[in-house]
Amino acid sequence: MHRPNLNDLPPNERTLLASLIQQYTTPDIIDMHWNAVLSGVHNDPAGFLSFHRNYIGGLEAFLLEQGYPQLVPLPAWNPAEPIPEEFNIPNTGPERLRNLNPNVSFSPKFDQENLINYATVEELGEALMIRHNLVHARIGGVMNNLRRVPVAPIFWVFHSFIDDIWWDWQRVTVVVPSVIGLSLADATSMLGNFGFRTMMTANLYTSPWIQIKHQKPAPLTLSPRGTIVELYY
Ligand SMILES: [Cu+2]
Repeated sequence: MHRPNLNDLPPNERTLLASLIQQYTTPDIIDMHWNAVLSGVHNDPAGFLSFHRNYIGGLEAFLLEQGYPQLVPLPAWNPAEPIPEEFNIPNTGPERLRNLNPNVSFSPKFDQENLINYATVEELGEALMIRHNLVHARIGGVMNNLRRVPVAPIFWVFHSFIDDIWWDWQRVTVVVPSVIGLSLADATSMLGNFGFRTMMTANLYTSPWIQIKHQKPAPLTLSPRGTIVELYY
């Protein structure tokens, strides 16, 4: 799934979306995010990604219910681009956004072709969290207040952007098949078919018929295609 770019929407659609997000963001919804913060979601890279995906999912369900299927999936705001004026909310008072052009690029590290460099969802989540924190800090105002941050419509579309990167990563990630009990020759060929490379523990007497006893990453875990699977016998 690829989400549309917020800045490609016509201004009237952006105005509509920002106002629907504000309707959705009741005190209960704001507390849901804060409770997640208190339970440690923002220190757990995998939880960070999955919590925010579900949280955005709630907004998307609301948009569908209200009769706006054209706004689902939720558009994504790329923080390398300025925050559009329609999303300058709140723009008065102590919570106002301080900086509409945080100018934080997620490229090239998080471009589709480089996502293969993140071996696990934890590695990806960790790297995304660090970059993401910078965006919150640079915008300032309520974007820098975890207790209240969902009141800023830009928060939602920014997390939509982060979520898209995770989707991309998931697409290059597959289940590592189990090759335990297979011969080295069969194991190598099976892993190759799934897009993995293999590395055998060095041994002069290794024969292609030797039986695999152990593999790393472990069978049935998720790994990006191209990962080296170490085989032991
Ligand atoms: Cu955030």
